[in-house]
Amino acid sequence: MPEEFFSIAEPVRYEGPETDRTLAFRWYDPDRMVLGRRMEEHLRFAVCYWHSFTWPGGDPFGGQTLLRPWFGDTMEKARLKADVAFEMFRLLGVPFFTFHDRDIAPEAESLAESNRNVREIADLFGKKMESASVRLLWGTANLFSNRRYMAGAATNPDPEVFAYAAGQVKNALEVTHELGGANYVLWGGREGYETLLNTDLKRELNQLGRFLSMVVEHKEKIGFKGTILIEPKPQEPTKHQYDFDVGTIYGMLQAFGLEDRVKINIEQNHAILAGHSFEHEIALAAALGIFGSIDINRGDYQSGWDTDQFAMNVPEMALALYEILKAGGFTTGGLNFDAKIRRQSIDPDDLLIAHIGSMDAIARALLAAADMMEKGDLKSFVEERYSGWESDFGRSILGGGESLESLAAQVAEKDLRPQPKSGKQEFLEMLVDRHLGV
Ligand code: XLS
Ligand code: NI
Ligand code: NI
Repeated sequence: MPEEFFSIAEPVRYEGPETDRTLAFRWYDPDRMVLGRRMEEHLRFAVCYWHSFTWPGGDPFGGQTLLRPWFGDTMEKARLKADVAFEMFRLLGVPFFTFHDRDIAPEAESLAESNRNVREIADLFGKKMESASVRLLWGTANLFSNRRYMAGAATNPDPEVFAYAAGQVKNALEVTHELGGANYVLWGGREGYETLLNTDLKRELNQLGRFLSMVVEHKEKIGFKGTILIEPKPQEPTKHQYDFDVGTIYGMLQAFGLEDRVKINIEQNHAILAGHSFEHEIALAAALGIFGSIDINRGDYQSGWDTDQFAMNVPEMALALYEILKAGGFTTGGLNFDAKIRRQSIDPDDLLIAHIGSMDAIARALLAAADMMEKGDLKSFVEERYSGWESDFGRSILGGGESLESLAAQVAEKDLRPQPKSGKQEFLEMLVDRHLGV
């Protein structure tokens, strides 16, 4: 019985920073107004199905540590899993959830039968969503677990695998549409290679472009109004993935003429694996006009793996949320907990604690980021730093009014001797710390 899985039956409430109860929010107060919007609307939290309800706790040296009554490959277990999942959505009060097709229903012998299983559970979701307040942030297809995908899905050397993946995505996209999903996500999974010795890189990139175009075409055909998102990741499971980072994906989208049709789902841990900071990836996506959504988690800075830990790091997240607020906040996107509890966290309530802790940390980071926006001290420093470009001289250069010759002549004529100015990094870091005090 799902009611008996967790230790509580009443939803977790905001009780303020002074409360001594573990299963309570100290900072996440959905109705609190921040910069003219409710906190819940700013953050648009989603619980993901895969880490919380399907992951058995394995690592490269050992298998299952988490025992769950719904583990198993039957539809009966899938229905029990859905009951517990919706119970957790209710207890946490999250506005959204996310899933892969294979998370929610068992894979069968044929594609048709697997798709039917997915539909059956999606129908159950639809019924549950009539009375629940949770909505679907995004759906996606798992194109990486089955051995048929070991050499990729869209980028497989065998066109029949491409076709199978297309059939799976068609179903997952349609189910997402029927459930009112706000977005649909594509993560490369195994769209990459292990060795160039067996790989026709140019051909595989073209295959990937064709696949993406087909997804966009089908989205338009069925009238899905949500956003198609691609999620970058540099490696793992493959040695090299084609959707390496935001900049690489933008180049790919441009090459296939899709830069206005597809946006990006940025994951913190993947940004770290790509050698970037999380806020860099957000700022770049925003600058390119392709910022979509976030997989919020925390990568380990030493291990070099996709550890997908729950984000509890307030100062770092404040910088990320500052970039999100500067970009105008979310439209269809949100903060999806692509995060898993550690394999030793075997108590059922550890699932609740992980989400509560991270929601509180992110809420706190939002308050700090909102303070950065309101006080505007960081912004005014940057504006002042670039103010020369707002002068007639600066505008003339960027507007195409100058040439190397004309600029060389002006330097000589005005005897220009530009003097360097301090970048004041420590001063700015000091300001950030002050904002963190709110
Ligand atoms: C794996 C990815 C995956 C996507 C959805 O590393 O983060 O979980 O978010 O397929
Ligand atoms: Ni992810
Ligand atoms: Ni990850």
